[in-house]
Amino acid sequence: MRILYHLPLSPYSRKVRLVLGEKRLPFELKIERVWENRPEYLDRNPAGTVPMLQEENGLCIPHSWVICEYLEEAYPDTPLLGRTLAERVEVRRLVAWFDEKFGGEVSRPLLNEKVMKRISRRGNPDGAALRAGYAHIRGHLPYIDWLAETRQWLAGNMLSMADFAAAAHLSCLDYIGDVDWARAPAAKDWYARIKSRPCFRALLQDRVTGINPPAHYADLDF
Ligand SMILES: N[C@@H](CCC(=O)N[C@@H](CS)C(=O)NCC(=O)O)C(=O)O
Repeated sequence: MRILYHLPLSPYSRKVRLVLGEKRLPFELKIERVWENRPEYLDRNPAGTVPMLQEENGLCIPHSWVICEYLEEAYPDTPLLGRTLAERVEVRRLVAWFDEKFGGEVSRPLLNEKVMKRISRRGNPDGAALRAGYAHIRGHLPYIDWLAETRQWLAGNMLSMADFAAAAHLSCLDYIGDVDWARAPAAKDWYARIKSRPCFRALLQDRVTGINPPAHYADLDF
């Protein structure tokens, strides 16, 4: 069986889970406690990060974008990267924006401070990092709202990896109660649409010991 090494509140792992689910590729999840630096894991992924995908034939593929590109090439039946060159550029641009800009300025500080430090017992949240993360999400939410308002899906007319990258980050932040959906009604409608897809179900059932999501987290009509 194909194995995805992951952490439940890792946006990069969630993006791959959604892409695998949308492509209807069966997989088993294994939690990797990255802070333990397991030598057997580092041998296969020297970066020591999640996600990493291990195919049934033993092929190990680290890094969420490398995995997504691999899945698109290996399993093209449900295309998620766009059809034309221009569409593919826009999908890749938005995935990079969510994973690097939004991820670096919002998801990383908020999830590191509120989740990673807690589960790896690495101290208390840093107030300045949290404040910076909150300021950035307030700044970025209107852009996501604008994308959702002006396009059918975030990168255009077609559901794509851009939607899954965005939903992966926002679902982790929603789990910790840090998305003010009232400020972004079009983004909220888009998120409700993507949340109701079958590939999303397992994410809504994730629970992390000691950190409870708000009631609306798993509610499809939130
Ligand atoms: N750019 C990488 C980022 C992966 C990443 O930062 N994963 C985090 C969890 S969300 C992690 O494994 N952190 C542990 C570490 O950096 O040592 C990807 O897309 O896979």
